[in-house]
Amino acid sequence: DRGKEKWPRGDEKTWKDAMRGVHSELPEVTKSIVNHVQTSLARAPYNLDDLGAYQAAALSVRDNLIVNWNSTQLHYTRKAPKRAYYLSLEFLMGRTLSNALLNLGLQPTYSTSLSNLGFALEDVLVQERDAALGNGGLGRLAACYLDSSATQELPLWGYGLRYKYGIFQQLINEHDGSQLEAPDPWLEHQNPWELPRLDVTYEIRFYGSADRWGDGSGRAVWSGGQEVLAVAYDVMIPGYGTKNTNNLRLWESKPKRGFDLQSFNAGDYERAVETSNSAAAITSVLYPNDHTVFGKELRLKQQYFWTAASLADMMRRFKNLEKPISEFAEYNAIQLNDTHPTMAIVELMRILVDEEEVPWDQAWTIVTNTFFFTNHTVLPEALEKWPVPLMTHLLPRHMQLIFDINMLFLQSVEKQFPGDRERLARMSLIEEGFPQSIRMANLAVIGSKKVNGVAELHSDLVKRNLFPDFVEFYGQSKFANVTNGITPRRWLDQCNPALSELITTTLNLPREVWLKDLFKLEGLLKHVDDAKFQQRWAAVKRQNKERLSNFVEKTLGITVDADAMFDVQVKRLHEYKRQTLNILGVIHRYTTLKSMTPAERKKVVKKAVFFAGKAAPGYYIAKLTIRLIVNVARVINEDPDTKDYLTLFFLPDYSVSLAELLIPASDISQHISTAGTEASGTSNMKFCLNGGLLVGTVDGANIEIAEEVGEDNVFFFGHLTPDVEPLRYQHTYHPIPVEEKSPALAAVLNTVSSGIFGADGIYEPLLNTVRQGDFYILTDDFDSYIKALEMVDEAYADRTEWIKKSIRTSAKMGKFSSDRAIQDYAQEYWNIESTKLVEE
Ligand code: B1N
Repeated sequence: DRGKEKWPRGDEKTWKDAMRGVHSELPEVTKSIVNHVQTSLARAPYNLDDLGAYQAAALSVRDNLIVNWNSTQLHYTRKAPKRAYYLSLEFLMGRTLSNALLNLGLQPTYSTSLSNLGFALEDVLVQERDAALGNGGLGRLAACYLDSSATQELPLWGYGLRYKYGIFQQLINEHDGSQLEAPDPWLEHQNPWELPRLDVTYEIRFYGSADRWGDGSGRAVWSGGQEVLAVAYDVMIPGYGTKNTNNLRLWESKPKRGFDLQSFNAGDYERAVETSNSAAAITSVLYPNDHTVFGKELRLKQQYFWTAASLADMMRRFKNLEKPISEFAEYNAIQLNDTHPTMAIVELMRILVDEEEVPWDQAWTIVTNTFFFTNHTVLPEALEKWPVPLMTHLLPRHMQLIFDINMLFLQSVEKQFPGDRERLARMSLIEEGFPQSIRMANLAVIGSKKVNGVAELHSDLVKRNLFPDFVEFYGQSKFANVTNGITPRRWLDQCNPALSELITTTLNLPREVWLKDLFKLEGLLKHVDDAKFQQRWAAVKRQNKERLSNFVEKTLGITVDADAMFDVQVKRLHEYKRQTLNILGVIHRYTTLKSMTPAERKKVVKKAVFFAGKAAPGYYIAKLTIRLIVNVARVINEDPDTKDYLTLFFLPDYSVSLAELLIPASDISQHISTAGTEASGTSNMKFCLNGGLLVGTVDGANIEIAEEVGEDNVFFFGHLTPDVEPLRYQHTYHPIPVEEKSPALAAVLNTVSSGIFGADGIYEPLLNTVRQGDFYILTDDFDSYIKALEMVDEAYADRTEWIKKSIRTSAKMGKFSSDRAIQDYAQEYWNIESTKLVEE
């Protein structure tokens, strides 16, 4: 009938009652969703699609968040506890709706209401675009830490930039298999998760001139130049199982005036508009490079714009407390997520000395009691160094302050180590050269109260290789470790509901309990020999593998055998992460299979290998690696001799949401960086939490994972950190040909050269990184890598034993909850306390 055409989805009476206001018995949530369809979206329910349903549901959930957010912020203001601020250029948040529903405990309610309105929650959830304001691990870590601080009711805010374009979208060229980049205009559909605070603005200055008072006070006046407006957008961060809702404040840049009045009067319309363009450019795009710096002026502008706005905001909040400025560090702790926000140290000095008229030494004491610095990598190409001429031009006053800080610092070094010129040169904030440059890491160290690395090994290398002089100067206690963590809410409960359910019933504990105290997972150990439980555990993995298979079939049009072992490596493409080692290993497996008789092949463990990850747009070798993977996949997946035993997939456009699909489906995942190069890794923790086993090098957090789960549950291979330097030396001065070191690897390289994955020698530059120099020691690790994969095959053949390993691995992941990491920061670094929202 005609009514059915008009009301194509859901229960007609529910819709009509909700719209007419005849809805006394309808659930509040249903009323709220329908109300948002009608008013906020200005849509009729006719032909409302999944996207519309997502928007209405999101706005309805947001109403709840806003209430909690307001109460929390009011509560913090009244209580006036010490606060912590997490300064990060990247927050890789992913989707919000499912997380908000989980944290508010509203999942079942919304599921039912949406279903009555004709929508399946799971279809609605996937309508949301990822908020992808980050490159990888560093940005995702920041997001996990926000979740944990809200959950633990800690008064912490994040500060970042509201990029118009997040990390680029990755496409794969159908023709040659290479990576293409497209912009990510994630704000195109309105973003329900942010609250524009158009009234919270600060003026941020660039360029101009700095005039010293010349009275010995160290003070100066900075004037002129360009002024840009910073506008606040607040993103609500709900805690799990609490009403506490924290804030992530993102800054957008705007021209201070729409046009420059003087130019306008002079009739130079073009120039007037140009001013506004350059202001908006500051927060236009996330830089898509990780681990490499290019020294671009716009990047320095981003860093200063963001730190200056954030500090002005903190200062305004602090002033409302009406406490003496000398107590600033008693009320504020600022965590620097890598060196990117280091200018905050200089900016706070500027505010204190120039504006608050605090004497220099007292100002420096406040600064060095406020800041904390986390280092995330020891790779030299990631160490930020800004040219002195650029800094002088863009931030003249800050350059003066850096010189003054440096002079006083070097004087104190000279006092402790008289006459040690080389030491002074090494520790100086200024690196000599043409031009001179500013060592941001040294500045971050001397301006902070404590410095930490992100896993035990890494924190050791930070002390031994990056800052040995500073350890000698300040003593050991300034340098410590906080091993990274991940939130079990997103990385287990949300991405793997079936496993979460099984854990809850097996532990016989409400999920609210173990999701907040992940050590409770150890309770699974006593069920490890229970055959029923093993079966259910295996069934969950199987179900997740099928879910991934369906996705792959939909996106790539290729069938995946869910019986195969799923072997996954997903992370940014980088030579140090050695995706090249993995793909060369796959080719080795392929040629081995090819050389077998059909009868022999039948005995081999079936395997499906998955890769995903983006390469920085200018990173030639990383992009060539993607191209090789894609083209090897095209050959292997078509080969009738082997395709039943080995398939290979490169899943384009890796994201948080894709990780949520891939991670629960893995049997084995690869974390195979050259020893001593991966600071921590965090996906290794996610895979293990979801019952996947690790193939890995003795690097980063792999080491601590093995300590927890036992070495017999991890497949380690490769040379250790102390071997790497001598091997590199050997490669340079006494090279041994690949043919001698690893005949197996030499054969694989020749297979690629032979042109079966693409002729014309296109891969030679990639192969040559291995054949010559081999900085990441693939030739030295290849044979032991292949051995490790053989052991994986052997172990996988014994299904029961494998399932037990899987259970034991999950059960021992307690340490890697970001709740533990955040507790450590709160207690040992920031000295902040939980401030629970109490209803009045
Ligand atoms: O930070 C993660 C670690 O788990 C990873 O091991 C580490 O590689 C990653 C410059 C970085 N280190 N450095 C960066 C990102 C962006 C950029 O512009 C460097 N990312 C990491 C969390 O600790």
